[in-house]
Amino acid sequence: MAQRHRDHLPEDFSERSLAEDVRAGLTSSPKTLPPKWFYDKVGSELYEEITRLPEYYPFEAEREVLVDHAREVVEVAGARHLVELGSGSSEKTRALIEAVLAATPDGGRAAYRAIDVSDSALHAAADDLAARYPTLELETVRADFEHGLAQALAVEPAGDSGDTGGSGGGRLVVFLGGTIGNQAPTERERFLATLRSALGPGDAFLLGADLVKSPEVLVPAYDDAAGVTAAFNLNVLEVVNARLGADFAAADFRHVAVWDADNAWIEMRLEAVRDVHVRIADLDLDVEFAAGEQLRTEISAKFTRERLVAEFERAGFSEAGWWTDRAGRFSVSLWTP
Ligand code: AVJ
Repeated sequence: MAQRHRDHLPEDFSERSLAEDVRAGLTSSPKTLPPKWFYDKVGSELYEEITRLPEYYPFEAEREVLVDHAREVVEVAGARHLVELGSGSSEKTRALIEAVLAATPDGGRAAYRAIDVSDSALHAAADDLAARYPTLELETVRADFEHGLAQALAVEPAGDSGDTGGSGGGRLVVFLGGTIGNQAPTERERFLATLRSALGPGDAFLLGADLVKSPEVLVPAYDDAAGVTAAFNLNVLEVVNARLGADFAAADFRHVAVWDADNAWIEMRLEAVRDVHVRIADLDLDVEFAAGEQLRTEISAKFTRERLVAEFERAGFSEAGWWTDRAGRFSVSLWTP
């Protein structure tokens, strides 16, 4: 079926924004790095390993919700077209795609637009989906939804054949994985406002969000016994080494995961185990860490239904559906403009 690709990012987008993020993050106090740089080849493999850890429940919990409730989600949303933000492998989305296909009358169109920064992820996902679902109209868009959200969601110009954006409603924008938790509250507010202005009547937004629970469950999910999350966290230093000519030594840092109850988020940090001097050659930048100093690499916010309702209502959405896994650990919620 129809398949096409759009690229909204300049060739050197990734190099440039990494350089900007590293310079800004390592010269600020406290030091920070954004979590999106975890996911090079090794980091993506380590993340996949994390999803199979006994302590890391969010991945399987979300899959359970989607498998159990995809048909109901699609029915309540009135979804004919899916648009996924940060689609990655699109693996868990298959439950939703199958539900949309099942709800599409013979001869009707069902479409899926995958939006991601990774070209390789987009192409692998599209090849897999094209083989599985020959009648599905597929579109891949390489875009950074932090900066290019409105553009990535924009409905195609009239008469354009691959109109997977859809118009006149029936569009379900999907944001899974709990990735919304990586955003700070102000970023999230901006994200929801942009999203709201991109959606029209009859459209809807489906969110996967992890829920607040005991730190005895949360902390081990981000500090597992096998040390996979530690390796995943430390790998970001190798990303900076490889791509910006830095000389971080992983042995100079240790993985730390803490539950910040006031902000209701898990924070991952890398703590210098001694005084450390790092040179980042490509940035002509020297950075000092005092022993015990911590670099924040990720926040992973956890939510309550009440908090999500308050934030979405403030952004102009109403709650249209709420589902959790049987153990009540992870939510999938539906919001309409
Ligand atoms: C992919 C962003 C949802 O925050 O739980 C897993 C990433 N970090 N273990 C999360 C992650 C540490 C994950 N998200």
